[in-house]
Amino acid sequence: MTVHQIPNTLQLESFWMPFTANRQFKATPRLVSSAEGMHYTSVDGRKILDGSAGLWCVNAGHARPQIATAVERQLMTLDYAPSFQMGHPIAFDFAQKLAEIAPAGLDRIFFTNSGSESVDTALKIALAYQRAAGQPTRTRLIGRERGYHGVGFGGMSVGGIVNNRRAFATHLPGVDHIRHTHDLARNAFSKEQPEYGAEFADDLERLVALHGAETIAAVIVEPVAGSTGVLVPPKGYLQRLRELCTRHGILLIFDEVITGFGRLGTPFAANYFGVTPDIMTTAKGITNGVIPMGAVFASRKVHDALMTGPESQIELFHGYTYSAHPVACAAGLATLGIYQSEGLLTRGAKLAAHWQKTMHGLRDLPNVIDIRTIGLVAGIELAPRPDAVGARGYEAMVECFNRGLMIRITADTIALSPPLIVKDEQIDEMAGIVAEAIKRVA
Ligand code: PXG
Ligand code: PLP
Repeated sequence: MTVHQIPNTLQLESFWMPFTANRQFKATPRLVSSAEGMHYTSVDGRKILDGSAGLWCVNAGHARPQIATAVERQLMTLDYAPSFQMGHPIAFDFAQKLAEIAPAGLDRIFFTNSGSESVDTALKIALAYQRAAGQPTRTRLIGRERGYHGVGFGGMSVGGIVNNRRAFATHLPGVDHIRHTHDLARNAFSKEQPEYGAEFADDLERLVALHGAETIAAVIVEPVAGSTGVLVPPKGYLQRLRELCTRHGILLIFDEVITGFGRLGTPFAANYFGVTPDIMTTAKGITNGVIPMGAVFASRKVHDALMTGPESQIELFHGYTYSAHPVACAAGLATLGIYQSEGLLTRGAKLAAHWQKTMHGLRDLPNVIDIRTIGLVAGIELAPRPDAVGARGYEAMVECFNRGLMIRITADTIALSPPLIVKDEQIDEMAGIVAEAIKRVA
């Protein structure tokens, strides 16, 4: 095994890094070479506390032997098998176990390899459903401003983060967006769900009035928006969106790629908010991030509408070479085993009070204009420097890394989302490092 311990012997040019300022990074790289539990180790041997669960995915912490063993065993037993007109037991077993923890009724499961693929799959299922249900004019897909739904053409089109869209001028036709829910003036420093803004859901009525409900197939939202900088839905908002979708015959898709698998202190955000979508997308935490995988959870209504026609007919012309990859299923089953034996899918609820208190303790630091917390997620929004949006956030991320903490940033918002095994002292340590960094970038 090669461990690159000496960065200056490492050639950095060939790897075109995703979502990275490549030239800036390669001038001053931040490299990690191993990980265990709550920590990474940097190539220069420093312990880095994982404040972001990697990219919101390592929910059970790093280097879990049960997962490694399951993956190794699977590789030596059945390394690959097709899932097109062919099957292998572990895929059915994993789907069944996921169905058991799914929000009520969302127990028909389609496997993908990432969140982006889950989103594109869900959008295609929604279109196919409407057609199968005798409503072929429902072809319009509705996203939300500031939404992130991955990087496929479907996900990019329904997404609402301008930088992810503008370089790629071509989007899916017939897509529109409802307004975002951020309302700093009324809701700054809310704990959990903000008080004001349920009425933002009514923006869907505007699009129904504009386009006609009979043209709209589905609405997709993140129950808590992650990538854009942690936006928690106002009280009553998701309930209202659910009611409007039901009233107008529009499918509601929750993108739970981040919120799924315990992030909010409940198995899924649908459980937290008591709102059940028609389709739910997941990825990341499904395998603790160790093997790429995603899953789309569909309701029986959606699934069964497509199980019609001659039995010899393929019902959904969609799937990936690696859908239900046996090694990913093995990693997923072992991950689920850990989540269940250690109670991790609900552990966030027990930690949330300390988390919330500690994170909101940062509010008097320079330039902090909002702090948002829910479950084991926090967004700390800093005022941008005049004429340099994002500079303060980026510098805070570098300061944290140099002080031994990995965080994520979106423009000038710091996002924290540690593995769900985090201890109270580690929460305190995170807040301490973030506080130092915020002072340094003032
Ligand atoms: N939907 C949501 C809600 C996501 O958060 C995706 C889809 C796409 O998943 P894949 O597996 O294709 O990346 C995501 C991914 C960040 C960050 O720092 C967030 C994501 C990915 C990378 C970084 O906020 N979310
Ligand atoms: N491109 C070509 C030429 C292919 O043959 C395939 C799959 O067979 C794909 C793309 C899709 O790859 P995947 O199934 O891994 O998404």
